[in-house]
Amino acid sequence: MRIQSVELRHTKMELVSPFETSLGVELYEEHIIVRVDADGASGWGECVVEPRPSYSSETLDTAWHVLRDFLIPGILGIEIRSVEDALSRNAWVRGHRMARAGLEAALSDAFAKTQGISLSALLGGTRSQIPVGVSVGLQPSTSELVRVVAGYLKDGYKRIKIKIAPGRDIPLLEAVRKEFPNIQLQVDANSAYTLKDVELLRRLDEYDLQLIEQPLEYDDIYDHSVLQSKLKTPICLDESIRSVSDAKAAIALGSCKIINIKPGRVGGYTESKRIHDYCAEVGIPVWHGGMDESGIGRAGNVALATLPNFKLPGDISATKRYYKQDIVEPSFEVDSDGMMAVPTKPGIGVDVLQGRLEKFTVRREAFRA
Ligand code: NPG
Repeated sequence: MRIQSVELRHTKMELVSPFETSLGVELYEEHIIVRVDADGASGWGECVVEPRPSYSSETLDTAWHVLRDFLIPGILGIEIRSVEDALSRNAWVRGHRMARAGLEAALSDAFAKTQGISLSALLGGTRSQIPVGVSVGLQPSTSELVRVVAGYLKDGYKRIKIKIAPGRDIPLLEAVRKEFPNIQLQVDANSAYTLKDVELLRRLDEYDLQLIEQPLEYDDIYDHSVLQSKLKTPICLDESIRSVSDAKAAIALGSCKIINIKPGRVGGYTESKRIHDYCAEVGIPVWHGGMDESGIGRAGNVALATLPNFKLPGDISATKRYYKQDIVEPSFEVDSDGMMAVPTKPGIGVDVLQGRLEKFTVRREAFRA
């Protein structure tokens, strides 16, 4: 496959409702959509960087720079035999995982399309539908939280994740558990606590949580091992796991019992699969996280989550949970059993709506061989 051109688009899409976490409030999602054209196929990927370096140290501008000045020149005009072949040409680039993941996603879609197979099949997926959950942001009041959770349960979701932050934790769980004693419930702290909060975090054990996600520092592994030894609730690491070597260290130290995989955070599908396979080998379940992707990124997430060790429902929700208008069709839906169907057409399996994409593009740059 010869890479003829690559296009970057900075997109800005309005979320259906503000999404508040311990990191701040988001009203819009701004990402970079990557398009790769090769052998008559267009491959699409979503680089999940944000304008500010809050969740990750990358930003829209750093990713744009690294893509434009290093990653794209490394593959443009080149004949590649496989996605791995393309990646090997940029293997010298350190860090900048979200930038690399966006390009790998677009290359993988193009490659799957030229082979006439689905992205799920290319990645080694084994399922035609996947269990999905929903991530609920911090709400203005506890009663509003209960109302929002009730709505999602009615929509079919079988697993609810709620965001917590210091001062907005135990009362939320108390209210949600009182109303819904038997649902699969997990919490996500996005690094908002420290080891000084051990006593408070131990109280989470009373709420029968499936897991607590990333309670401590975003780049910590050791303190999480201290915390895990004091909690019954399994810790799941998100921000701290950037590579398979982080996963090995975290598992060896007992810092977590579950791992969240986001291809953007770890540098792409290939590294995601390494983490997935290592965790499968040592009996650690993984699940797929989300970054409020448009349908392009979501389609990639769905494909990756068809691999067998994705044991828990992912943060891969229906299109309508995020956007009134998406840039792909058909939209992603969740059924009454909390399952999402995996597209079967070649590549990401959904069609990109050019008019919509144009409407949401705030900056564009194209590179030709
Ligand atoms: O369903 O895509 C989704 C959102 C899931 O909560 C979610 N994502 O910390 O995992 C997270 C959080 C997030 C979203 C983080 C956007 C950073 C940006």
